[in-house]
Amino acid sequence: MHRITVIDSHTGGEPTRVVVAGGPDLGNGPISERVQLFRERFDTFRSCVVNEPRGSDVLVGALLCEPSDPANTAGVIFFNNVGVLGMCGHGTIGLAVTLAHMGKIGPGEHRIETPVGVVTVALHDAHCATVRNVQSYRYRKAVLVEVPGLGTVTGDIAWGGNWFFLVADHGETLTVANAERLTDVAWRIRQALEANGITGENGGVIDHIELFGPPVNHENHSRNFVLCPGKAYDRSPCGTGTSAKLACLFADGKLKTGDIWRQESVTGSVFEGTVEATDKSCVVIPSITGTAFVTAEAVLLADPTDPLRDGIRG
Ligand code: PYC
Repeated sequence: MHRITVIDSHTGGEPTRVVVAGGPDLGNGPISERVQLFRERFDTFRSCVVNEPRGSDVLVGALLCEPSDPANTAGVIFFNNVGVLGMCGHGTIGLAVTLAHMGKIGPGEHRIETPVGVVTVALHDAHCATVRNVQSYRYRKAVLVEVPGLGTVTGDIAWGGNWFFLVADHGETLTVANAERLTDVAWRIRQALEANGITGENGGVIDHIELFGPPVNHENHSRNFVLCPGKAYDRSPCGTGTSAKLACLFADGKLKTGDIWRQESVTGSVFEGTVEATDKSCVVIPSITGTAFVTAEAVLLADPTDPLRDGIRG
């Protein structure tokens, strides 16, 4: 019997399952190399942890690793129902709150290694943390794509730790009640980008689609609906998606260093974002603040005789 110890949390409604014991041995090289090994050799482990019958399409897994640099607190590999993620903002906030719950970290700044770079997470109290993300930027502005069933859609391509296509001219209502329709619209856009060879820099696959609209709560600046790579929508405002949005706002001169952007999710949860300028014009370092709550401590059991031991793969 394979036993996998996990701690579940949610950040603004979006769940994270941190694997604290029972994960694969990936050695102690850089996380960018360990993630390759994880992808190539341990995809069944990924599926076992996050997919049904133990998880769901919405769940994001976080494999807690020893850092390759002892100056850092931890390493992490984020994954979902279809593969691995570069970075995950809600997951990093969930990880910080989980590490605090385990008594492994206290308030203050902690450096976390991810496959796309080192991020810093500042734990403010048992539930609230700020992630200082990787450098983020807009790659292309106002890209036109012909989407079957929708017509011409315009969006920006931006990096926030994952690649995003950010769309405002969709004409849809951003509510949970409309999630099925929003999923269909966002998925069509994603497929059209792929069909037309539209990518991020260096051919990076744009696997997150972000629809924007006015906030419901007028204390916030905007509402979003973010479709993740495995066709599940983010219940939080998406940390990397909010980072991509901040980079676009900065590039358009609509957000300056020190300004606070309150991004509301389709469920109504909120992340607060700010940017720091860098020496490269239009490249920013976003910081995202949100809250997370631990929801479960569990041991997953993978019985070698169970035909669905490795989860149901889409
Ligand atoms: O918060 O960055 C995020 C994220 C990515 C995918 C799901 N959540």
